[in-house]
Amino acid sequence: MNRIRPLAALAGSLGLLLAAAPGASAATITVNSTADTTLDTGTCTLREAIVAANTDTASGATGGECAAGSGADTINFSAAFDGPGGGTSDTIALAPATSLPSVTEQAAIDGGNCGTATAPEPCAAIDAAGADILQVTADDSTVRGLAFKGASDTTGHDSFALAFSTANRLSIRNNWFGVGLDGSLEANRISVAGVASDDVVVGSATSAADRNVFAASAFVGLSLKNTDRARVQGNYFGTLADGTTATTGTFPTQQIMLMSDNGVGGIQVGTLIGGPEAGVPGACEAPCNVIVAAPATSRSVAPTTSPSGATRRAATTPPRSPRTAARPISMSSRTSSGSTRRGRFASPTGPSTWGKRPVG
Ligand SMILES: [Ca+2]
Ligand SMILES: [Ca+2]
Repeated sequence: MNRIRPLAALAGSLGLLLAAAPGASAATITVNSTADTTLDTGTCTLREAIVAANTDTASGATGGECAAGSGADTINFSAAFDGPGGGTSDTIALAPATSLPSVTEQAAIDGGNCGTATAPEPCAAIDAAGADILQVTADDSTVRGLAFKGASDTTGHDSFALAFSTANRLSIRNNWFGVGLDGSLEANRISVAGVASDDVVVGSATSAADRNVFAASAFVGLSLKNTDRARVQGNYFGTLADGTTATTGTFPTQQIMLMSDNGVGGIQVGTLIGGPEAGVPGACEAPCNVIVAAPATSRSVAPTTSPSGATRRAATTPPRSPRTAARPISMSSRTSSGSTRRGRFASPTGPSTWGKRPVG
């Protein structure tokens, strides 16, 4: 490199830098392979793309490797990731079965929408074969357009598909949990687990294209712990993507679990599950969540009463009996209330330890 530049050229370069500085221009990093490798052999894998976004460094020198990130990056996927149909060309199988790197700098991991505005479908899928899949610890990030399945291990802790911690304003949109793009069910122990993150959005109050489908979770669908002002709207819990075929017959679970930080004091502030309604009693309007759960008779729950009066599930709850027959959704399964803190509350001393795992 020529170390001595004409003054005018240097001033010009400085001007460009100053112009670009606000917001630190983001880069787009495109995943172009379903492999799960970190080799400098000309493909950009999702594992490499997350590191490239976190560190703002390219994954290798060979053409086709992940571009270097630059600040708040977008990770998207090549056209080969085209959603349901077409075999396994859209599925990244974690190999070996270890979680992806945590997202530690603001990023949007965006698989896109390969469906329609009213029947959204993720374009890419991740099959964990047991392991945890993805963690986010950066504010203002997005996880969109991905199918997560197979986070099924119970060794040490209940595996999670997507976990987040200190990730304020995280947006979770158009993802499928526990079902692949080919429609095959493969439950996650916990589909989404969040702690210590405020103003998180799961789904959307206004856009059906942002709906998440929590199809099959063997333990918990969505767990939120110490997450003030979370908004959970327009999602399907316990159904396939059609919103009418129940899956909880095979995977009885707690679909939504809200917890305070330590089980003492207030629950959460301003959390909104579904609603508000436009005023039609019993109608499932746009912001509502469809929630299907196993009937009470299939659960072995020892309820206790918390200081807030919400029903808790005892930490010593024995395994629930699996059911084999799905049941159709009834209106009573639909949640459209505008009340806050709707859902099942559980003891923070319960079986899951995901909130205490080290990051990275
Ligand atoms: Ca590579
Ligand atoms: Ca970055």
